[in-house]
Amino acid sequence: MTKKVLVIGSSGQIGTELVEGLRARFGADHVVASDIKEPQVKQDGPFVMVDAMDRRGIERIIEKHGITDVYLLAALLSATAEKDPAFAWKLNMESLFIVLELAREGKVQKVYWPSSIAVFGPTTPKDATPQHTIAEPSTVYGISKQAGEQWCAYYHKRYGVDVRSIRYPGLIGWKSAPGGGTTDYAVHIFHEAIRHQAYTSFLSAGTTLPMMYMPDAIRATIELMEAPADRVKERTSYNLAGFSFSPQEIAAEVGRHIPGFRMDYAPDQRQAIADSWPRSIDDRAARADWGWKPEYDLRSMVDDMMVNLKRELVVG
Ligand code: AKB
Repeated sequence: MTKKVLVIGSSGQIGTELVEGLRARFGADHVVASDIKEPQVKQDGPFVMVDAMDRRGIERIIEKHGITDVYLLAALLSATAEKDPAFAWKLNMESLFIVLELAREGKVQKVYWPSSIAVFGPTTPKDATPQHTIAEPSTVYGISKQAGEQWCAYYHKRYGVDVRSIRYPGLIGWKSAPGGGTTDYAVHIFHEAIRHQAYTSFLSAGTTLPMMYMPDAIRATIELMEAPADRVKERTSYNLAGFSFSPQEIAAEVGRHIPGFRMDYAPDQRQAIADSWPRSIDDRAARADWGWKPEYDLRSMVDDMMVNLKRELVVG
């Protein structure tokens, strides 16, 4: 069967880069992008407007394009979800159920659904957080991701649905804008540093969080989805680690590229969310099961971000 991919929520931070990565690998016509918003950047290949909660609309796209694999990325992230918990729960869960049901009915072969370090909470061990550990999330986003993970495992065990997932840390990239996350400061800092040589962080100086550079995250996602099914042993979601840093540490790295760069701190309501999350992640299960290995560390990520974003913002 020819692989045909549907990405739901393709205009967001991950979707923008995932569509590009999938098209580079499988061909532009083999990847259908879809969202309720226009794409952030102009891309080759089909784009369809659809709401992630519109089952009939999604089914029509699947039938029309002969879709085999669905990547469901539509979600409200941690900070935005706290502003409207009821809607966050509705969107994050309803969209997942639609896709799991379509897979159960045999209308698609494989499903990808992103989880997050937000499944962990204040009672979780903070350093080298294990794959299997206490997970008592304190945000609605975390609760929806944790419940979603359990539904993925349930659909796999009960109905044989081939659903795969990664618990993303904070993601940093230059091609797309983040929206509504607690880790977004680590992207904003680059834009503000290049434009104004200054940034005010909404997290305190010493708040260490797990992060990853987007090329690693996209590669991990496609590698997990392309791994033989018997190598995918965790059917809730895989821990995945890149590197960890605090606002103070990334400010020092940014300062190497922007002379006179000034960082201030004004923690807001996102601080409490960050304080409930791990500082670092143990991803040995992903490494052992399907061969995950990150390429970027803090320094090489900052170097690459600076080169690309300076060019983007100057050429504009
Ligand atoms: C967020 O900050 O909400 C996301 C995440 C860690 O899932 N980036």
